[in-house]
Amino acid sequence: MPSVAVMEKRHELLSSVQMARFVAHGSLRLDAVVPAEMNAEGLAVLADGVSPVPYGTPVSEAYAADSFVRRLLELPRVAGALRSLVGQQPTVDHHFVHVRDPHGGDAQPLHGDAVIDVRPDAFDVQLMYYPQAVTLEMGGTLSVPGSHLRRINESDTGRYQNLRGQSRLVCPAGTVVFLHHGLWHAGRRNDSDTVRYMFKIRFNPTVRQQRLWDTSDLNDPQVTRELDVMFPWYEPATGRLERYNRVLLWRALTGDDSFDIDYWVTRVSNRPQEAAV
Ligand SMILES: O=C(O)CCC(=O)C(=O)O
Ligand SMILES: [Fe+2]
Repeated sequence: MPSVAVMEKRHELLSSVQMARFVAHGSLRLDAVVPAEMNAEGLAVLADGVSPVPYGTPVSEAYAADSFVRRLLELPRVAGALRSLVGQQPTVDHHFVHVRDPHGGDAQPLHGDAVIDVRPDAFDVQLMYYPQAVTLEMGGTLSVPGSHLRRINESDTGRYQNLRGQSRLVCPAGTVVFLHHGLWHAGRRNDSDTVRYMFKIRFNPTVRQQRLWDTSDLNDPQVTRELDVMFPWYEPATGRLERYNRVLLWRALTGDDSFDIDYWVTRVSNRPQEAAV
């Protein structure tokens, strides 16, 4: 008989440093987190297709207990990342199997998966699962690190080509990437002889996204260093604004309204109410 500890679902929460990195980059990548035998099964499942579910379906209703997708979501590192980002019982916004045929398809325009989304203290995440190794020729998802807090309207960014510092995903089989809903991204043309599969699930949180991760390293100086990172495509002035917006998000995520970097938010929030005597 398995013990209670074994029966309880395991999850490995993110650290504060990893969360800060997500807040700065807008994504989290878990390389080869899905074992080979599951990837073989996953490829067949994706090739068969996964039927859509209505917006807002709880994970437990969207995917049967023993189904492939449920087992994918219950891998300890996947479960822990999801729980750290959107809490224990997120709902499924939508999911989709993206298939890119060999030498087929146009590159998508650079886009965010939403119209302008102005939520300052909440976000959705998009899980992207790659069951096979993705080479550069296979047209893995392109994304622009640090773009998620710059408010855009869907594919209005489509005219931008090849931003400095962009990432064209090349990854081992079984890689899972979590994207903040605002991250600019695009599937690329598949120039290889292999079909490329990717399964995306967008999750909506159902709880306040505050301190859902392992906060034991919250005061690690590396947290601030992660939040303060610059990306090569940023303009100097707007780059500061991106970091300002990260401070606001970090305040919301930690509940610590005194957190700041170089007093940027503190300065512009200073509005004394007390009348002079
Ligand atoms: O095919 C891809 O790599 C990206 C597809 C996409 O934009 C999405 O799933 O939102
Ligand atoms: Fe997209």
